[in-house]
Amino acid sequence: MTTGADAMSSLEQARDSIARAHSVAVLTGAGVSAESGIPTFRGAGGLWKTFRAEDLATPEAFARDPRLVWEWYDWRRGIIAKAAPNPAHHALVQLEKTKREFTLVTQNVDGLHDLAGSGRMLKLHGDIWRMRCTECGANWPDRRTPLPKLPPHCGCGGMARPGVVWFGEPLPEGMMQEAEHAVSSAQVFLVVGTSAVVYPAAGLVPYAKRNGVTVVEINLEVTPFSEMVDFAFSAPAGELLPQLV
Ligand code: BV8
Ligand code: ZN
Repeated sequence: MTTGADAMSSLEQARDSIARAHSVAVLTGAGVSAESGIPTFRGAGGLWKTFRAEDLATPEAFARDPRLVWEWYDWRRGIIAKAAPNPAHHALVQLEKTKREFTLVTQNVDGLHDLAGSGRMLKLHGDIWRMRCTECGANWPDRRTPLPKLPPHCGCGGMARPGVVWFGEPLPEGMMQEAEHAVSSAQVFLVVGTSAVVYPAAGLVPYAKRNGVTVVEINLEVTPFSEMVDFAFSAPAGELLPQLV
């Protein structure tokens, strides 16, 4: 972990690596939205009533009690609807503008990267503002908060589910391959605000190192990969990202 005198130099070195790169990839997690007031999954505010996210974000939980799962998603949508992108989201939009090749790979379903203006994005875990029909498979945007009726339904009468990827479900077809390609063809990979424990997303960090990519991690805490990355900065993303790009 970089501290004291050499912190300055490593910040300058990291900023220099980013400035010289013509291809950059970024992985974000809930930590990038924390300064927008959205609770993270594993952070203090992550717990909802007495449930862990892993207990609710599963097909089994939905089959068992769809109303409970929808109450959780309606609660989260209500919080996200009041939130605005923070300087970390905006810094990534600026960075995208300056790079010939740029890919933002996000685990976040909150849509704040979209609101900030990010373009080239891969939403590995879907979008909380979309719904999918459990009968006919229709998929549509719905930004109403609170939802008038829980569970919401599709025009075909089928019950709707949130347009997100639940634990035990595969990511959208081909998206992981696209993410791996973006990472392996980048000079610099920024890893921002993720505890890096959920797979296959977290696997992108060691994958980047295996492909000789310079990895810069920004997190308030040490993560399973802090020792293997080239630069590990312990700072709020909203404060450090604007300085780095
Ligand atoms: C699948 C959408 C296969 C829903 C989400 C290999 C090893 C072990 C387990 C597995 C494995 N492969 C697969 C698994 C199982 C599982 C998994 O990874 N389990 C974990 C818990 C061990 N993975 C899956 O099930 C995946 N699917 O493998 O399918 C398959 C294939 C074919 C056919 C059938 C099946 C699907 C995973 C996706 C699940 N959906 N979200 C919803 O949102 O409701 S995951 C969800 O949790 C998020 O999207 C995110 O990915 C994760 C939370 O992690 P973070 O975003 O990092 O948030 P967290 O709170 O943990 O950490 C925040 C960090 O920010 C902290 O480090 C904190 O210090 C930092 N921070 C806080 N504030 C700031 C900050 N940093 C900077 N600045 C700040 N201000
Ligand atoms: Zn339907």
